[in-house]
Amino acid sequence: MRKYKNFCVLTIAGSDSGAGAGIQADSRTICAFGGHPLTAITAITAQNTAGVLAWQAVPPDLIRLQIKAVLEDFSVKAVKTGLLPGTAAILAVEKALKNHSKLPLVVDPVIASTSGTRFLSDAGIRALKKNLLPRAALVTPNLPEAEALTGVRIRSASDVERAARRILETGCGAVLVKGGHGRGAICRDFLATSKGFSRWFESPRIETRNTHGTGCVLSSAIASALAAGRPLQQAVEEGRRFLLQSLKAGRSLRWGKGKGPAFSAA
Ligand code: PXL
Repeated sequence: MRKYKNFCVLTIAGSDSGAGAGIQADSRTICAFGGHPLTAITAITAQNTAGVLAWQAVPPDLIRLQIKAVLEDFSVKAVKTGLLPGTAAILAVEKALKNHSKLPLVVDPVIASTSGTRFLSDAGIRALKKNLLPRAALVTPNLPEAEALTGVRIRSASDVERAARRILETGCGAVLVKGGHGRGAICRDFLATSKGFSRWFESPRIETRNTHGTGCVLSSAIASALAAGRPLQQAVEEGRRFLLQSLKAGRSLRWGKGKGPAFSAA
């Protein structure tokens, strides 16, 4: 993949000890795009392919200072957020990014793990919508996250489009509602921008159990392409292509008893 070189991307996310999702997946992805991954760790999870045993949030001020430390030194070209463990963490990120309003921000609105651990409360979801989404260039919810952000019950393509338009009302630049949690042989994602552009992306569904961290990989890949100067639609295309290749390449991996990483260098 190493198409681009010599750029820094900051990921603000949680640590996954099983290295399937979170900071570890983000860093691997940014490296695969030829970037330097800077990290602000928001939470620590004790986790493997079967699920989350325990987790703890990093104090909000320490999250803020990790971001400040790297932004005041490195030439950062894009930022992505993943797991943000509550309202105080969200406000800390908002504050740390305040003087960097031109920096492209991709928000992956992580609410819970697939295995069922809830990371963000309803109050946290409200804070995300009010304080961080208005600042985002792109928000990348999966179907359950799009439902939680909007209250729209998604059963059809027009429900997806309705939810996307609701999310745009928060003030974000664009939203990509990902269809991976849907059914059928084709996986469909919907992109809509605040300028009125919209389109569907389609790709074959890859049959694999190694799907842990798909959202982290996609949002980091898109952030890397944005950091390298690609326009949004092309960055989404490149991110989706990277995830598709990764899922295909990882089909035969058996590194744990459950869902393995969506992207590994293997
Ligand atoms: O895939 C969402 C996610 C993000 N970040 C961390 C996680 C998970 C899911 O388990 O553990 C750290």
